[in-house]
Amino acid sequence: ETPPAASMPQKAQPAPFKIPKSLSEVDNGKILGFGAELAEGHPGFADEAYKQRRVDICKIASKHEIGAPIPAIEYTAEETAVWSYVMNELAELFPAHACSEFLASWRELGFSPRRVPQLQEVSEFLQARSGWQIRPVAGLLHPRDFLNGLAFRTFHSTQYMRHGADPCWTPEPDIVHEMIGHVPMLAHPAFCQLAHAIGVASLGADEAQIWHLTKCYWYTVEFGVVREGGAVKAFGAGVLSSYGEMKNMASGRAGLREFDPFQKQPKMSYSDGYQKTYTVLDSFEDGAAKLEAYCKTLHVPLSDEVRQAVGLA
Ligand code: NLE
Ligand code: FE2
Repeated sequence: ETPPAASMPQKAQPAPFKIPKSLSEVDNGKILGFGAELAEGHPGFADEAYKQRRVDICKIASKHEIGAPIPAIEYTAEETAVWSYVMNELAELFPAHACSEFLASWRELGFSPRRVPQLQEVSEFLQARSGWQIRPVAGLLHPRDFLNGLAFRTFHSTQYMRHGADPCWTPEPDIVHEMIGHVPMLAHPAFCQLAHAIGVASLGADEAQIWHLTKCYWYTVEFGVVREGGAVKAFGAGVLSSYGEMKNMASGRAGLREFDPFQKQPKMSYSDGYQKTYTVLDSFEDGAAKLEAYCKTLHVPLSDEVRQAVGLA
């Protein structure tokens, strides 16, 4: 006999999302955009050779097994010319406008304008510096998976080159953005702590919190600036990898807002062009501490197994 519904013991509702216990449980296949399918309006939309190239490169990401070396790409002369152009333009702006942590790694990495760096070699560089690694991805990953990856000190990176028609600003992540924007910062422990804090918070986050954390990520890791002496310097990858964005930041015409993960974050968009306001940190340590405090309010206790897997226990 079944008891009346009202007296049934309430079964704990399983979380509507899965908390990964290892990187292999983080899916790198849910691509929401900027993958092999180019939208109308993309500068490569009518360029059949470019589109085929994106399809071929994206296959590497979908086939990649964790732990296996990431296959090298033989970048064409045309692709290398885009890399070299963007790198040379940006290199002029870095000394005055990039943060000191970036400049230290930039010197150490010693990228050449004549050769596009490979994901595998920079992944090895990062493992030795900060313990982070690169995993290939075919485009813009689902935010939960992307942020969960950060908890496992893994940065999902694209491998294709932006189209040569508009090298100084693109809405999409590409090899230039990953190498110049993200890799140098991921060699720095204090910055890594901030990125890791966002990742850990994402593990127990519901959909609304994931969206909030995506914005926290966007306004720091992608478009953040940091106080240094009396000035503000770029550390966000979307600024560091774009000559146009960097100039916009350096002009001082954009506004500044303090980073506070407890506040509602502004709307974010891939298609609005340059930022009108940049989010500023006093330091990476301060940003990380704020994110860790925010994380404690999320109320999903992580199991000891998960805490151990992400290096918290
Ligand atoms: N706007 C950046 C660039 O042109 O490098 C890419 C931003 C990706 C989020
Ligand atoms: Fe990025």
